[in-house]
Amino acid sequence: LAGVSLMLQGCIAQGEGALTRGSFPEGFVFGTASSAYQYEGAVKEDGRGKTTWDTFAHTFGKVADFSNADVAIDHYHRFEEDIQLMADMGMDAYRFSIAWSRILPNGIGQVNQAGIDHYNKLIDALLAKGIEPYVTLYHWDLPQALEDRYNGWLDRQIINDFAAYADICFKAFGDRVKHWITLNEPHTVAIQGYDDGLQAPGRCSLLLHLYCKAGNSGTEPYIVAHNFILAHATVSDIYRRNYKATQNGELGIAFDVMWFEPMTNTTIDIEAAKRGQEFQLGWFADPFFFGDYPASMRSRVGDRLPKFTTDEAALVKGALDFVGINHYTTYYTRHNSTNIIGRLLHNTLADTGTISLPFRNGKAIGDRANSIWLYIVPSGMRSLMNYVKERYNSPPIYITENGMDDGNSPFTSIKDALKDSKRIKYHNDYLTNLAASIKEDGCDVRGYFAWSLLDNWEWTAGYSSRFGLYFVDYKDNLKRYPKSSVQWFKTLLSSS
Ligand code: PSG
Repeated sequence: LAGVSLMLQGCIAQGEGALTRGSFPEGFVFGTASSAYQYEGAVKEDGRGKTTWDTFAHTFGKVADFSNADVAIDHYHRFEEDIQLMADMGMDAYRFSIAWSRILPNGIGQVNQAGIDHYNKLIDALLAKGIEPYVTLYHWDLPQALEDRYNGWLDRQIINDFAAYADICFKAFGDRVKHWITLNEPHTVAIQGYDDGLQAPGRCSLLLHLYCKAGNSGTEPYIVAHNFILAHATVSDIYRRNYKATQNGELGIAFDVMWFEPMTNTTIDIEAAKRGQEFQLGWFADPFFFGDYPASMRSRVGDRLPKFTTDEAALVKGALDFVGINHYTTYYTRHNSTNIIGRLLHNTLADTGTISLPFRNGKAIGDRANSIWLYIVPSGMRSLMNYVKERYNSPPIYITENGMDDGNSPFTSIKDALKDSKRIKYHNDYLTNLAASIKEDGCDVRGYFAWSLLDNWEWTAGYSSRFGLYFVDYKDNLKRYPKSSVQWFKTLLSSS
């Protein structure tokens, strides 16, 4: 039976007309993605400072399985073994993040040489295997010291402190790192960290502060977003003035972007789907292309939306070398005019005036993965690429994350957990749509990173969610085992 299911997997995805390297342009980059807090562990080693996610994960009731990432999957010690796993698949690149608090334990001040040494070793080990590093500078693990000192991303001081940290990284690693992702998913941080409070630092004002101790869901998401945008722009300016000529790298942001299909073909819902996208990607990307927020945001959010001065607008506009897209899922969107309480209390969803759901008339938009938010809709990838191409005049795009998770049932044997035909189909179908957006629609997509190389600590879902191409055995010393998708990628990447 195992043989039959393997054969079936082959037919689904790698039979005639299957994807090959040749389905993508020359030089197209394939990689896997990870992040420091979800992978490294070793949180108290070699002088690493505490982060807001250490604090959050150790707060009772915030993480579904009551876990934290103190050990995670021990990537800090096992990176060489893990790089071999990438090489075994024939991957071209690896996206990982640097933990700010390993470089600067207090966020600012004294540089921790052990932190620099660690990432030097990681980068050199990658290059020794012919794998190109794509480095994220901020994947949510803010040094706790900056949160304590001035509320982190809420204060403008963060812009200079982030820029100083980035400058240290360019100086230390920029001779070998040519692709920098300054920020991972600023939109997710603004919403989850400051509107609904579900992620660090856990601020919100919903339910009259019953859920969050402090915060303001109607203003803080917009303030931190503004500081994120200015932080990237400031870092980009430093890079272009001091490093570009010698290092010749590129800087982007990894935006989290769902696709929104109108719930009905009424004008009002078609407009709502567009507005939903303006409040998601447009919020963060429009300033870099047009020098300001989308008009729909300016009129709906009003005085609560910060304004760019003329100088700031000039700094921001054009400060993105490429658009990174973390894409997983597609929802239906409809207009919502009934949210009276939301309007009074103010939050970003009420401001958007939309409702987005993975259902229509009781029917799901696609098959679901393990995560309750992750519905599988491969065509959304192609629609989204065309949207980016048209709205922003064909910028270079990297898919910085795409993937799906399985659960972590105590009743599933490892042998069964390794048969991930659903994941193979997911990557095959999303990549097929991506290839079509490039070859048939002319979208300028340069690379694709699967989330994720290994099962890892999935934020508030803890270890209950498995996104890896490789299985990690949490019961036996974090041993790594290849799922079927590893062989699938290996076949794809060795094709011509
Ligand atoms: C991304 C997209 C959605 C939710 C969460 C993420 N969405 O479409 O509703 S988080 C993102 C993150 C990474 C996570 C990974 C999987 O950058 O660290 O592990 O996706 O959730």
